[in-house]
Amino acid sequence: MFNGLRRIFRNFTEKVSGKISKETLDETLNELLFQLVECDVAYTVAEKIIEELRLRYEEKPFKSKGEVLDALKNIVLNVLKNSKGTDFIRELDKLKAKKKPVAIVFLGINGVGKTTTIAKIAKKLKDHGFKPILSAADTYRAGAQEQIEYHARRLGLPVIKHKYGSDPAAVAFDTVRYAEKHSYDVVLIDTAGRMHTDIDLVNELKKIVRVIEPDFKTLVVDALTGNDAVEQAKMFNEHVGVDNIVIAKMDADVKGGVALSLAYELQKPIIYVGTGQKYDDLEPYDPEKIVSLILG
Ligand SMILES: Nc1nc2c(ncn2[C@@H]2O[C@H](COP(=O)(O)OP(=O)(O)OP(=O)(O)O)[C@@H](O)[C@H]2O)c(=O)[nH]1
Ligand SMILES: [Mg+2]
Repeated sequence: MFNGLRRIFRNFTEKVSGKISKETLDETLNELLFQLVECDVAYTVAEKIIEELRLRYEEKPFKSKGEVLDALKNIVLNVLKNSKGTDFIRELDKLKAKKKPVAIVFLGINGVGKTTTIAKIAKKLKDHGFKPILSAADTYRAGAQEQIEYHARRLGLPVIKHKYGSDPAAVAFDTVRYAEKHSYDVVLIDTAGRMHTDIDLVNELKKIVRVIEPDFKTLVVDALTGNDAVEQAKMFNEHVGVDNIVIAKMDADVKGGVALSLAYELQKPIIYVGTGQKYDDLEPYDPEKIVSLILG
């Protein structure tokens, strides 16, 4: 994780600690800008980082590697903190005291990790004494129901499903009703993933949202898709609405820029980061921890 960013910041640190000319500084900052972009840092964010560095250098040239690192840590932390890492379990706990059941719809294009993330969150909820229930509202992809049923079985949780090809909004609605009747407290709704440019998907999601009025619309993005994850997030936010974000497959991403880009460009809470294929491979978004992974 974050190997790319770690490497380019280490390089940068070597180059700018100590006395350097204005030309060298400009050159090095420019180089950093493009290296950041190559590591999936959105251009706007990369620009912000280098402008911050320039300002700080001009105010007071970095005398040691330690000073460069401190500046970088501070700047990267500020970028990451545009997204609040909320304690999602606590948030759900508070909400469930007022309203039962709490409903969460998971959005995202195909293959990003929605179903796996639902299973991971269900496991966390169960471990914290909640009574979650799963909703197989992906009635579109062959095997989708078997996949969520498999997780439900392993986790010892119920799942509500209809036939393939049936209306996903009806599945979601039935799950909420079932949860009310049998006092389940959190409904986790799986949805089909298609291309985010697919109008049918958008309409399908809009209908689910209209019918059940979920408490959270949680977007799952794949860290490996880099800057496209930001585009997806903007699209879903515009057309369906996004309340918070999970970045899946962070473990498989060698670059690392996507967290910075999403935090800065979306400014929505990132609730979790997926770090593997096992149920427990889901960590709270923690800007401090990410900074220490990138900058030591
Ligand atoms: N390494 C890694 N793999 C993950 C993570 N999350 C999900 N995956 C894998 O990504 C693949 C796709 O995950 P799914 O959960 O099926 O994705 P989906 O968004 O539900 O896919 P569709 O239903 O087809 O739209 C699976 O092989 C998962 O095991 C993660 O955090 N790390
Ligand atoms: Mg799925």
